[in-house]
Amino acid sequence: MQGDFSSWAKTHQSRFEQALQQLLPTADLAPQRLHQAMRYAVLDGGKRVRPLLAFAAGELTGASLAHLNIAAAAVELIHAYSLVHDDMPCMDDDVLRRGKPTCHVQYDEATALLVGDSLQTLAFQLLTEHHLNEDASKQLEMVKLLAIASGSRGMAGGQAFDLDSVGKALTIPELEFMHIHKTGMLIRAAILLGAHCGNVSDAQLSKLDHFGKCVGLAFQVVDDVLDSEADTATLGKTAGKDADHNKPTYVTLLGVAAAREMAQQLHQSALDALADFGDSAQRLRELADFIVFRKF
Ligand code: GRG
Repeated sequence: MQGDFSSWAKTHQSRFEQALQQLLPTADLAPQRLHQAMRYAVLDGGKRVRPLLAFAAGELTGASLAHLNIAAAAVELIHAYSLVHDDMPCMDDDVLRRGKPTCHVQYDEATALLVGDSLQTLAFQLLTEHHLNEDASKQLEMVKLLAIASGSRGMAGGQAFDLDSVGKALTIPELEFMHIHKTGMLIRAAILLGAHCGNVSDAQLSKLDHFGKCVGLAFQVVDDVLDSEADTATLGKTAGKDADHNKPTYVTLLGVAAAREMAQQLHQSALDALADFGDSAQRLRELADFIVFRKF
């Protein structure tokens, strides 16, 4: 394994930024305002955790960077669309995202709605117009994985459950169901799509699947802790919103200490799933560390 995690991540982030620049419609292409807003929502922001997970999983299965750029972009476009829609007045109604005004504030609500729609469809366009695996059935599997992770049985379903839960006293299993769908499934999809760009056995996939489920849920547990503890400037989005909106979270249900403990257990379970991979899974391990110990 060459170099440390931080330089590995920086190299991938800057290469991926250039790939996104090229994959998104240019700002001068009609309809210009929509394309400018799409670029505003996607470029120059975010931790790019999902793409990094796809790159790390793809390195493990011998995938090419060209293929991984496309798979990672598809997942990141879905993620960016979900943030744009989530910030709109009809959902979370927020004004700050990735340290800048949210898309509907910078443009307008109708444009933000269309930005989300267009990013979502562009994700599937990319997954179908680029050749990502010698075996076409594997590529079809990637399309299906991303569709399920994004739709009513995945992220959108989790969001529906979330909107419905405001002011309610959820049980821990209900909260877990919500977050596995809203946050976890797209994170899991990033790992599996990256792995599918290379050669991966069913046994390896099932281990990566378990790893993905653990880090996906851990990501949200940590997000709940950060929302309650970190400040707005550090997060680049409005802090403390969960409590303000009377939303059930791991912190309100368990308290900060038990929520942190839960994140640690998920972290360990994620690492256990990678035990057979040896050195080739080092980047995935480091990403699990980043997800659980991050400060933003
Ligand atoms: C609108 C269909 C639809 C879904 C919205 C993703 C989402 C579902 C809502 C965003 C609000 C939220 C707190 C979701 C939990 C997932 C999460 C922590 C998203 C933020 O992801 P990061 O931290 O963001 O990876 P960056 O900006 O770094 O990419």
